[in-house]
Amino acid sequence: MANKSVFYSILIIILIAFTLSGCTKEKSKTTEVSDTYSVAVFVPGVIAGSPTYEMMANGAQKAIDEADNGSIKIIEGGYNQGEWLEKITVLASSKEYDLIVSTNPAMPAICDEVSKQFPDQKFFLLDGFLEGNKSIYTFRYNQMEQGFLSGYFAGLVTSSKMDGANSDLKIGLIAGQEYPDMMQAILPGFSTGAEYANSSITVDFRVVGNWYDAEKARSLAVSMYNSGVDIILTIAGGANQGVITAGRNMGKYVLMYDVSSYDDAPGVIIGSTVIRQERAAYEKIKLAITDRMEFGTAEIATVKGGWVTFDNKHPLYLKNIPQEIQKRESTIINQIASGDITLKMPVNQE
Ligand code: RBF
Repeated sequence: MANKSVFYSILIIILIAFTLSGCTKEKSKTTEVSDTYSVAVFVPGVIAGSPTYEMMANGAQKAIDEADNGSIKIIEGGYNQGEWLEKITVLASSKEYDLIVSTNPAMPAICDEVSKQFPDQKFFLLDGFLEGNKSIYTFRYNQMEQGFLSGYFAGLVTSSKMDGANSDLKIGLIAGQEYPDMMQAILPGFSTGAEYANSSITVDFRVVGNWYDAEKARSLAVSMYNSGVDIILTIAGGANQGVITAGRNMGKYVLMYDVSSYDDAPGVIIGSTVIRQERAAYEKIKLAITDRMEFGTAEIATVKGGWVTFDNKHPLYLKNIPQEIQKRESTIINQIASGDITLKMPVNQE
């Protein structure tokens, strides 16, 4: 009899303990997030060959992997820009996603449009700018600074006695297409940086017309190199490969943007800026999961904040670049970081 009551007491204690632990779990769950946090990552193009897209996808995946209850779907939207609005509309209308994540300066206008139809849908847009829509948070980089770091370096190289440099003082920029960020921030930043190194430099700017045609980019690069350009900054997604091929074949130089790329073509790719897009995607999605993303606001990430820089530590850079140029490039990075040199982004932006 005594044994039986002991048995029942233990059983009751166990049951109470179970119920309590269940309750606390339920409670903490509701205070953090209600159920699964679901993210759709929309790649406006394809991931391969486009560093900003790859970094966004990696950062988002990492944030979701670390969440207890996250799910992620990565969708490649393809190169037909006319289809992006409809594709984003389909994602929003499914009501399956707590957050739609994307990146590039054209996405805020598209998502703003979709948001009118689906006001409950939240968006996190990297590399784009829009203020005042309560459903959208944007995070872009100071591309004037990034362009400047690149242009200053190109200016030093073209003014140097390096093997691939001639005396023409011509540098180049090849872009996938013309868009406001390119025309109002990247290209002006690049030209201003070059001028800061040497006021006699001219910039040859060409456009591929899309983000994949490597053959077209190669022929543009060949014609630029033939006309006396000795170093080209390429911002053309998958088409960048054509510029690298031309540089390699002609003993000329290439600069890359957004991700440190020296290993892809040692001695040809001699300079590279870097943006911390993977970190941005990761950290900001973590904020969104815990309900701390400031929708309606727009952030601009800078050299000072550690989001934009030039990779001047890579072994191939240290090996291939003359000491004097290294010294001057480092000084400029520090001057931008400290605020001695200020390069503001234009205010507008779509
Ligand atoms: N950059 C890429 O690397 N790959 C792309 O496919 C690509 N597509 C773009 C499409 C549009 C409509 C716009 C406005 C920009 C695109 N960019 C692309 C440029 C990208 O957003 C960014 O400016 C550059 O990668 C430099 O950081």
